[in-house]
Amino acid sequence: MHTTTPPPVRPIALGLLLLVLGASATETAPPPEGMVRIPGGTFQMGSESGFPDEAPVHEVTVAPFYLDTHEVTNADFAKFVEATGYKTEAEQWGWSIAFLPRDDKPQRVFGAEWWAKSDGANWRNPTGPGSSIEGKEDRPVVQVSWTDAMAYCEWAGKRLPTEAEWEFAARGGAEGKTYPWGDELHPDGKQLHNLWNGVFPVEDRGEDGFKELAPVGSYPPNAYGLYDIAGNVWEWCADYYAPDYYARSPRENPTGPDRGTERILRGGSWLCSESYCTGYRVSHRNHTTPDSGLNNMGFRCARSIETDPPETKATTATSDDSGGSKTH
Ligand SMILES: [Ca+2]
Ligand SMILES: [Ca+2]
Ligand SMILES: [Cu+2]
Repeated sequence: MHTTTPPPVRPIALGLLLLVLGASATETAPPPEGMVRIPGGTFQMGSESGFPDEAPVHEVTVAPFYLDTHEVTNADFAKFVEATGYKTEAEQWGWSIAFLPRDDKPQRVFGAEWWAKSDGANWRNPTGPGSSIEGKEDRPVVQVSWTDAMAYCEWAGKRLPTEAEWEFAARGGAEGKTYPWGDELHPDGKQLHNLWNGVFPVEDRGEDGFKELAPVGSYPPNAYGLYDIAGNVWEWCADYYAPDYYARSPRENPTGPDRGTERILRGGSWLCSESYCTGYRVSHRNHTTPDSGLNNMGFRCARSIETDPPETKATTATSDDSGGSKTH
């Protein structure tokens, strides 16, 4: 008699089914609320046609990670402050720098006189006493230093993105484009981000709908579902800045120079214009000291998908990374 053996195809099919189920279970694990899963991959980081520190274009691989869909808002930051009693650096010092081109403030930033020291400027009063975030809960928090941003992200169980992660995410999977959506600043005349429309700092025509900060998510997201990845506020990244870093960056998950005096900011802001800094280009690198706050600087947080990701650190010493900040 024949024994009843199952058809040979069945165990294979079952195995495949388990594989598929296993794979789909991790693939479809929903990202934490307010975050998207950035798939990771290999890309060409930098630009040969931007500022010198954007070159050389070099190949970088980043692991998948989660990134906030929006810049951290005033409402988000208020929850953190309520829960922890945290005092920002600007609050501790009692002053910050604000965009006040037409005020009679005496102390101005040399070479960028539209910035002035403002006593009492902080995240609740972005340009000083008399300014307020009331009714602006859905706008990005500003006047937060790198240290403040780190504290918020840590409280939220997150971290700041690395510069490489940020640029990978901003590009949205496209290769070699200038902006998160392509090579045209205003395709078909459309306004796709909050910037300065006109000659900076003389006149902002406000064609994008806002002559100041915009509520987060006022424009379409990029291909990864990220809002305001260009414009609105500059976004702090974890890395130290060095102008020559791209010439010596590791290829796998670079985390920036080991040492430095300034931290990276990315994406440009509502003060960025074609006539001045074009900071909203995906490859543009900005940098300033980690204690700085301005009313066009904010952040969004990332989260690693792996537990305890291996630390990849540049081993070469950092070069002199002083030099003018173009935090504008
Ligand atoms: Ca605008
Ligand atoms: Ca932004
Ligand atoms: Cu700018």
